[in-house]
Amino acid sequence: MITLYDFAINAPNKSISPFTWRVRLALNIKGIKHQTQSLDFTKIEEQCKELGIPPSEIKPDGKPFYSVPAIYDPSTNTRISDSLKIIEYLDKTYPDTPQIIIPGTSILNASFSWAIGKSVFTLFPLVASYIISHTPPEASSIFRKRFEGRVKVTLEEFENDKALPAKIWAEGEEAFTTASAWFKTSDGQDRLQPWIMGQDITFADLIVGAGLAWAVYGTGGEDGEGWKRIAGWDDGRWKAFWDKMKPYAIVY
Ligand SMILES: N[C@@H](CCC(=O)N[C@@H](CS)C(=O)NCC(=O)O)C(=O)O
Repeated sequence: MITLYDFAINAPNKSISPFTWRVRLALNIKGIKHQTQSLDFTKIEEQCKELGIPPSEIKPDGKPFYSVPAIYDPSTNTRISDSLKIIEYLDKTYPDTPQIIIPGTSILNASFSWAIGKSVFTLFPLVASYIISHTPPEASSIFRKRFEGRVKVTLEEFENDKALPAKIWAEGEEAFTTASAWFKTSDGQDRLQPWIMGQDITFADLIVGAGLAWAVYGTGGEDGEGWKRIAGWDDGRWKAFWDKMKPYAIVY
């Protein structure tokens, strides 16, 4: 059985990384048996090295970057990281399962991933503040440093300031609405048929689905106030998309 490496979080469904969600959704769509194993976020590099998992990227300064998701597939004795590389591997190694990546779409996928990220990750300060309070202390302090470096206020200042979260929600709504327009014809008809590329789920759907998983679980789950708000945006587009993707959002 495949091991899917993630990092530990005490959020609904116990998983938050949008990159890990892409791989988990792919595994579930393909019906490939797997088991999630949580790594300590503060020791990802150390643990990957111990497990023989290669880095997912080489940074511009030449240093390796170790990250989740990663997988170990005992049937081929393969260890890899990087969500795209993993899904390419799964398509190739399990050709009788639904194929996620359509040949010739890699540049389109990269740009769509950037564009969806620009929209969904406007909510970063809200999700990051949730992650900080739902991860073990050492990981939490790393996320806090990243949050404060990016948002330029302390977590406490952010949480005690009503105006700042309200501003992020407003920017988020605007950014989601920008993305929503890509899903419609000029006279407002929905282009989904039922998925982005047609009848079958492809990588583009995982980009959106995993971004929504991050937004749902990173704001307290479907019953949380955050998701209720997002669910009401854009005539329910994101809720409808999530509802279609949700059957694959199972953590094993
Ligand atoms: N290109 C990688 C990026 C994965 C990534 O950035 N993962 C984050 C979690 S969401 C991580 O493991 N970060 C480790 C760190 O920042 O030290 C992929 O697509 O899998």
